[in-house]
Amino acid sequence: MIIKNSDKPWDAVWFNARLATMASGAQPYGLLENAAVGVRNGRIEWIGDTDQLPHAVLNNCPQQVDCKGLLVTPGLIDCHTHLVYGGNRTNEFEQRLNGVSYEQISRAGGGIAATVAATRAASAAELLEAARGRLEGLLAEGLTTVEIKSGYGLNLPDELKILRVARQLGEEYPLEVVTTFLGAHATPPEYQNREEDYIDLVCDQILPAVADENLADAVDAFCENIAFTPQQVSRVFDAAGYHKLPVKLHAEQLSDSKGAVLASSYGALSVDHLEYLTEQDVAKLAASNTVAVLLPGAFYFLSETKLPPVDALREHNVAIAIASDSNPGSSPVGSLLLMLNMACTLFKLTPEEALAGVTRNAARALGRGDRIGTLEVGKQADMVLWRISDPAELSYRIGGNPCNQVMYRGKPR
Ligand code: DI6
Ligand code: FE
Repeated sequence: MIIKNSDKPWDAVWFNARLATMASGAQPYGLLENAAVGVRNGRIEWIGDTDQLPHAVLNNCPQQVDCKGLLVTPGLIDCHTHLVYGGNRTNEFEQRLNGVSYEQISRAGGGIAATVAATRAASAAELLEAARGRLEGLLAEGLTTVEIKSGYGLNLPDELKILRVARQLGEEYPLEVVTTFLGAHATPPEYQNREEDYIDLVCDQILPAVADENLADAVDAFCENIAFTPQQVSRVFDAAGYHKLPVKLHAEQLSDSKGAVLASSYGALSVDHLEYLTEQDVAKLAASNTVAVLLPGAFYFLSETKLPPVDALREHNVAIAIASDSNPGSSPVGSLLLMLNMACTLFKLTPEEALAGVTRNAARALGRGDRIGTLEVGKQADMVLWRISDPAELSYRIGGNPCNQVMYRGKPR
């Protein structure tokens, strides 16, 4: 007798779900009512009506979850974080509230440089322990993928140390960790006024070592008047290309430095922040597949007033992702759900756009849109059961965590 592949028992089935597949289509949220999802070998094998479940495959299916009409979404994806660092910057928060600006603090040797000093002083074990706490908060909200950048080491040993810690988090926890080398985040104190020499170090020594140890999935840089020029960023991107690593960029956060257009010309996966992106440049961005990543936590925490050009991004069909930018200086954020609310309240995204920003479009921003980010047959079985039924409620609430159950690669977490 021939056993068809499709008759083999499933590893898991979730049924009676309000399934927000987030697949693009006619229905808002890709919503399917009374839906069931069958999972085998870590992948989604079947999606359909609960009443049509093929009973043969249910026999011996060990994980059968009655979702009782509640909401199921893809696992959430935070596509931009700086989770691994030493110390914190509570003191700068206090300074800023006493009238000193983020830029002034940065120019006076605080800001990123302060975290660089604390990160260099910390052992890998200490960094790991600190990052675990931050990661566990995100995990509790249904995260199944997180991107983690380096960029607080700014020399060979400490950049490697951060990226190894990030990789280790991916081994310790049931979630996918995507790592990004952000050597060109700031000029370290020992290279002050020698930016070109530091870019040499990044391109000629640190990046090759990072690539050699396979420690990074992408390369990022900070293009800004307090950081690196488009020319310097180009050098880093050329080096990334040599090592066959995709690029992304912190662009147009505090001024219009023309970083986004530069990055999209390199086929960047994403350009992130974008408050100062002009409408004309949105049109140029639209000609690429680059995702626009908006970071409402940094906008909020720095009390920025310049809004990213959301209407233009929408008009030009640029995919928008939302992320926490979790970092000690500009976005000490431990909740991706809170970012959904802020994306709506501050940037006027719709709740559907916000949810797409932490699922389908966040997956694209990580170059993994073919594998994660939506609930579709063939995709990785990363999904979350929530104690709510309306997907807009994920954006509506401020605080509180309605996450009930998480499946990661087909396994209950
Ligand atoms: N932009 C940011 O918002 C963070 N890095 C960056 O390039 C801020 C990092 C920090 O202040 O520590
Ligand atoms: Fe960032």
